Amino acid sequence: MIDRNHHICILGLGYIGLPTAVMFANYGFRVTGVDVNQRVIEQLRAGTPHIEEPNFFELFQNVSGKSLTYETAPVAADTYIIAVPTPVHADHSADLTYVVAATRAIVPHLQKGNLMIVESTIPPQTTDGIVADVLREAGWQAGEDILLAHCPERVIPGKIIYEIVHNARIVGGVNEQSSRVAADLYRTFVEGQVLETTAINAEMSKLMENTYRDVNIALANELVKISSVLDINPLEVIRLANHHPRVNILQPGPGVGGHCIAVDPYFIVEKAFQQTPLIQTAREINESMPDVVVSQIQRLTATVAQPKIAVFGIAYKGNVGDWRESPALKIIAGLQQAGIEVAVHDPLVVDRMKDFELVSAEAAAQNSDLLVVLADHQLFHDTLSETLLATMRQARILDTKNFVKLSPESSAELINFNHLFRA
Ligand code: SAJ
Repeated sequence: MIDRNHHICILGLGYIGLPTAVMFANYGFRVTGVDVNQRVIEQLRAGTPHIEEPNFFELFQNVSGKSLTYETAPVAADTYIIAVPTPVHADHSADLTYVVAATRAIVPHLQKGNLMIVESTIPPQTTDGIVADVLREAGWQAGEDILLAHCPERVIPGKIIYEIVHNARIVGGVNEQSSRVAADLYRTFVEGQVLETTAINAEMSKLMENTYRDVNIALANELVKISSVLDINPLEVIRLANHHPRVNILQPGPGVGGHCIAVDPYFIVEKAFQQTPLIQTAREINESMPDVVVSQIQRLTATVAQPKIAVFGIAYKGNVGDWRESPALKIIAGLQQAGIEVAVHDPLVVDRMKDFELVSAEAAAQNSDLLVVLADHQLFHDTLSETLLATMRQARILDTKNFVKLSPESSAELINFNHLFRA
């Protein structure tokens, strides 16, 4: 049984690591949050966290500077949790630099009986492989001297605090004792089932969750492509099919973004290239959607001498400000390469973009020939007023997210994926 004097050291204070640190501290543990980014540590010590999530701040205030403290390097502890990023290289292989660096940073502090948990999303065979190897190089035998497990996270931005408690958790140890001890640690605050398995099954189950979603979205996107040769309405077909009690086809879109769904399938492909034609093809279909959108924008404005395109939403999905791996960036680049004027508006994105500036809704819409919605931010329902649309040269909207609802008396033309190739 885990006693409350148990000291937990969490490496990586991003949107997984920091809420995890705050949660363990709120449940009575002493927690040291570690991040190599000095600015992050300074912000946290100043009581101004870089995470904005419902119900997070009060939990943060309960413990920050008290049972939760911050360092830029690991300290001696009983349990180490690694929650650092696992980006992909240009060839789509997993970049485990941060996971290996975090493991190496912990090694000098290890004592027999410590527990190490990797929460980062990692390819199959990583926990038993490269992580256990780093420990072995330092003289520690994973599963014996040091307990080692993988416990992937699957919270959704915007619902992190609810889901980190209520979602089921999968805990995969390098041996049964590792699974059990790690699972008992999570059982101190997780109200969902905590399911024990092997490390590789835990790695693969996480990847399959996101790969399932990517393949499903690819099926929806392929249905849109079918509508270029069959006179069907894909969104209506999906709506109707999903009335079946055991069918849940997801939504087509301008592409799949973010650093999860768009990335995780490649971690499986990397380990089983010959055995994954379906997963690879789904990735290709989703990666092809930005070009489909660009070509349809060009077709829809072909009769305009020098069209101006207003792009609304560059975040990788609605109601977030995260634009990493967003298909919108590929669509904007495609339009710019075709010499088409683009004006971009996304009020949730605070960063300065490299290849274009973010402007107001009014500046983007004014004198534009087509307004393209690429992220379904709720606030766009108000932004896309008749007054704004009246400032366009042609009041035409291409809605790639099945999101826009115009009033019956609107004079604007609404194009969505129900008739993308026939407008
Ligand atoms: N998308 C579609 N059509 C859909 C749903 C999503 O085109 O029907 C697109 C979105 O626009 C976005 C991308 O897919 O560009 C990913 O969005 P998402 O909402 O599917 O997922 P993420 O990346 O924000 O979060 C996912 C979640 N995984 C699952 O739903 C299985 C979340 O639970 C995970 O914790 C997260 O990945 C992660 O970190 O792995």
